[in-house]
Amino acid sequence: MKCRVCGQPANINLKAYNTALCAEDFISFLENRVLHTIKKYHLIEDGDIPVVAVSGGKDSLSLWHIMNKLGYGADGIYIHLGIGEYSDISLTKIQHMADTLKRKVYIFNVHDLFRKGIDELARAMRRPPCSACGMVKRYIMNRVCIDKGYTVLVTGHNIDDEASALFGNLLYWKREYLWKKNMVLHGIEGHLSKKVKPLFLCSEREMAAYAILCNIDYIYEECPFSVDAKSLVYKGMLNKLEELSPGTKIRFLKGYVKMVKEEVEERDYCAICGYPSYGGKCNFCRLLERFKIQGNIYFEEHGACNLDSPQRMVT
Ligand code: Q46
Ligand code: ZN
Repeated sequence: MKCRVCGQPANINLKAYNTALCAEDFISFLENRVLHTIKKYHLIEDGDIPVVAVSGGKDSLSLWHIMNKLGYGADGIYIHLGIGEYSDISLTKIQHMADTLKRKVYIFNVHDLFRKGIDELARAMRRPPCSACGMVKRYIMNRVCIDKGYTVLVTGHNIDDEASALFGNLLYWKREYLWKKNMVLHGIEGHLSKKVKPLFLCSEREMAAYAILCNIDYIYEECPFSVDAKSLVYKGMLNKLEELSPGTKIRFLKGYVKMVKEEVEERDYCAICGYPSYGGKCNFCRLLERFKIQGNIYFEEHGACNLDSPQRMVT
């Protein structure tokens, strides 16, 4: 098989695009795809200040690398969840990337605030680890954006993550979550940051190939809590459909983006921190209260969001 662009031997076959490319042309192809997605769907606009949520995995680290390469100077945010070696190794990969890019990375350590890792915190909350984790991550990432003056939070969700989650929501008609799979979620000034997903149309396989070809040093292990049986089944089913009819996932998500409309939700704001909530206080502030943690004092002592410790400054 030959590269469609240069005629050299191809390194990757992209059935969804009915094409094959050599390493160099694949790298340009993927970067252009991300750029095209950002522009076409207005993910990042003139004047926006983006920050990337990084986990240490191939998707978020590649995305951080691509954004900076494309000229979208972006810092990073990492939430250290206190999941043993997994969290520590992830952090070293992120610090390495921050050094390479010469960008700042904000690091929030769950254990510093709660004196517990996410697993123990979830047990105390009687919630599954991913539910506690999602709540803490959403809150902290939003707080970094708002307090530090970023206008858009960029995440590394790829087409496989999004298609399987959308498929699950459709299967059970979870109407309240349906519009939230969009690749842009608008913010509310002073309360909620805009969130975007530039890898929305890039597959897991493409991102792994990109990371390897660009020598991106990422953590291969998945989070030990990531074994969500249902989403793996959905991914497997969608991969089978993709094999039978290449391009299915792209058509599925593009069709969704065309028809979905963001729903305006009735919102209250937390009386303590201003985060959107459905009662007087948000879940995060309730959690701090439950553990008798003086959140505001803690955040003040540690800088605007306790995230000022290890960081790499822009030079
Ligand atoms: S990090 Fe957190 Fe994921 Fe691990 S505990 Fe679950 S939600 S699986 S993206
Ligand atoms: Zn709050």
